[in-house]
Amino acid sequence: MKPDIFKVGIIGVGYIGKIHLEELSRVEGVEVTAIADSDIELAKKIGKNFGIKKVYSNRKELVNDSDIEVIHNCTPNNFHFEVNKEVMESGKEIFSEKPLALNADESRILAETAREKGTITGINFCYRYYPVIQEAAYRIRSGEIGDVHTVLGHYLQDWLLYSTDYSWRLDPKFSGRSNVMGDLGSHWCDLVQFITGSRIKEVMAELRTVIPKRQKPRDRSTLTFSDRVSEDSRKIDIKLDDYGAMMIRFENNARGTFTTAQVCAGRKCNIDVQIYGTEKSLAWNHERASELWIGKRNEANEIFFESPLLQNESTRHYATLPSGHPMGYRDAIVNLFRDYYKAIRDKREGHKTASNHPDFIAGHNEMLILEAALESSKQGVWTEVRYNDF
Ligand code: SOE
Repeated sequence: MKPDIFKVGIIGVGYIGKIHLEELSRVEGVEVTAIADSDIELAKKIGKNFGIKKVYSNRKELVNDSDIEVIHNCTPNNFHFEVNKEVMESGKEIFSEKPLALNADESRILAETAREKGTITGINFCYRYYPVIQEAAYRIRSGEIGDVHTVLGHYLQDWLLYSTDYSWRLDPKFSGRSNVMGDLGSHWCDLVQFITGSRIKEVMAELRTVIPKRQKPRDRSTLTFSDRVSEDSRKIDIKLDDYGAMMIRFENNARGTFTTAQVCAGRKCNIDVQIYGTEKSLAWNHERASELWIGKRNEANEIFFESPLLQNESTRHYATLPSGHPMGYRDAIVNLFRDYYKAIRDKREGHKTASNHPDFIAGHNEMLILEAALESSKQGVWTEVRYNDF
């Protein structure tokens, strides 16, 4: 007999792992009982502060811990593949940070393994889980804006603006074949496909390195979003993209354009999505994440604010604060976790889940879109996304 509380382990308790730990404490029926990190001092400190029963320095000990049912993989990107695979092979459920792996060959293996093992998988495409994003997806499904014909947007940041800014994300060893299109492009593509309900079919992309030489610190202490300039650095060539753009053809015949870059001064985490239909338009920007703009031709435009009362019945449970109280990034992650754990509970109770959270197939599909973009950028031609049937 399975206990009512899911015992959870987290591998990797750096920046994002700590967010998982904090936000899991808000998810009903879930208890983080073990953490693992190769930086054992960090793990011990976090374990003490959060009252975690077991702290491991070797992740394999956590994977082999028979008390644990679900593992969150918050390791650096270059470990995602092997950790995700090990966890599924151990029979546990797995929630992974993005990207799923460093390339589509690896991510395909993970999606196949999940299917063979019946693993409940999840991946952190959290932007889907802002309440008005769920509402936008519902409104499109219900036909409110007519047929979607055009999808526009961007995802811009500025923390790599100067040649003295450096990140491990610029190193193919840790990031694979792309930096910004993989990191930010995957979020945007997941978001617009979720909202429109249509997959990206073909892309015509250009990936570019705006800053081809950077000062790389000799120590390992630079962090994403940091403004620290190292005093001891050396100049290196940068091969991966810090800018990317694509024209897009969707399966429903809509067309789109998307731009992403980490060198746009003043844009910290600016995700922009505009969806144009034959009747109305919808638009959303992460800097005003509680608001959905509704564009109309013959009436005044509207701004719909997230609300547990005014959203459709099927989406209002994602708006967990009283109307007028804005929710945020951490709340979106909690919404995603809740759907993920609902899927696990449904599995344990023996019924098919209605949860529509992003899983390893969604993660693999993002890798396939990225590979199409890389191919298109290299060849200068429209390139089809080669989806697999699972
Ligand atoms: C850095 O670009 C980053 O932390 C991404 O890796 C995350 O996925 C995104 O949510 C915020 O920005």
